[in-house]
Amino acid sequence: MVAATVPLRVGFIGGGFMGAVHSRAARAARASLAGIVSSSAESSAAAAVALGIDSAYASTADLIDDESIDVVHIVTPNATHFELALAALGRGKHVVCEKPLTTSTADATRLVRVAAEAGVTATVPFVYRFHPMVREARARVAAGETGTLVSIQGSYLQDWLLEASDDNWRVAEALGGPSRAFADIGSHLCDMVEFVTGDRIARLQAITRTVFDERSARTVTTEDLAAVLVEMRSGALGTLLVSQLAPGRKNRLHFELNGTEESIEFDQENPELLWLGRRTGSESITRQPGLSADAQRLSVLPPGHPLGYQDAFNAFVADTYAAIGGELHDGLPTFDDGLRAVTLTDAVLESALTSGWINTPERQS
Ligand code: SOE
Repeated sequence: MVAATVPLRVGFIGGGFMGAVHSRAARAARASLAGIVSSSAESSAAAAVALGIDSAYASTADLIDDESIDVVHIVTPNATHFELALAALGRGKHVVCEKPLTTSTADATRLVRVAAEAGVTATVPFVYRFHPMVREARARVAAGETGTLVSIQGSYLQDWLLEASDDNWRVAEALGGPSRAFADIGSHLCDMVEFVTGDRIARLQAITRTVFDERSARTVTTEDLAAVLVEMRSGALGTLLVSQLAPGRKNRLHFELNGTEESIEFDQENPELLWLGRRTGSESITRQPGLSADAQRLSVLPPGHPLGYQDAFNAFVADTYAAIGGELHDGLPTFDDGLRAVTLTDAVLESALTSGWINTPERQS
């Protein structure tokens, strides 16, 4: 492993919308934004100027081989993640790789092993874990406030692919992988459910649907939506719905847990709020003093000053860089969690093909 410098020198591979999000988070974490490489020399130069990054690199190899770079953020189409992460790990870099980590369980398994052998920090931005009220929900479950988990309802709904004319690299299997909606956002939903409950999906049954068989005159083989039935290791039952054709839902990751004592509801489009349901005395709580230590740690602004998506992303990157410096905070999503999401995605695809129940492994690394 390369000895990290202070401030960390960070390089970005990919300069689109998510590249901008990653770069803002890296700057907020006081890193040195040393370089970027995008899909062409022109786009690399433009991204360096637009994002305030010191240098545009001529190639991904140049950036990965630059010994002065400590951390590589991989923000490229899904099908390129494996090779880029493998190369960066091979050069002893710490890696932040966008989800889905890879497009197959085998590749994700190998990256987990290589990252462990390299002794580096390797994380995946399951950033919705970093909303303070998600941490409050997790703390309530862990403290037994919800009682025994009985059922889970989860959904992740968007509408940016609602029209047949909407298109994106994620739709194409060659760039996005064999699963689209579930790999792209179902991964967040499953990570959220397992993270908050501390439970694991033991088996699942899924059905997927592709509403438009063509987009931009290309045949579409990836799913627009997936409906998943889950049984948790605790015996709790759940239903998960993932769709990118849900009019009016922009980025609505939502879950409701029902325990024997209390229900908890969270809506990512209204992240400062939790609904606590009880037989008597249900209430909505907002981010406020007196929450769990984990929620308080992430409450970087006073109540009434809403924290949002970029704040959650900033907290994820700050915790990644803290881990590089030897300070590991609870709840940091690593390549292990990336592998878990890919494994669940492969299980969804297998079930959609066979119509059967698919058992999922307890732990994988
Ligand atoms: C597109 O569906 C997308 O940008 C996902 O790729 C992100 O992971 C999600 O956080 C928001 O929507």
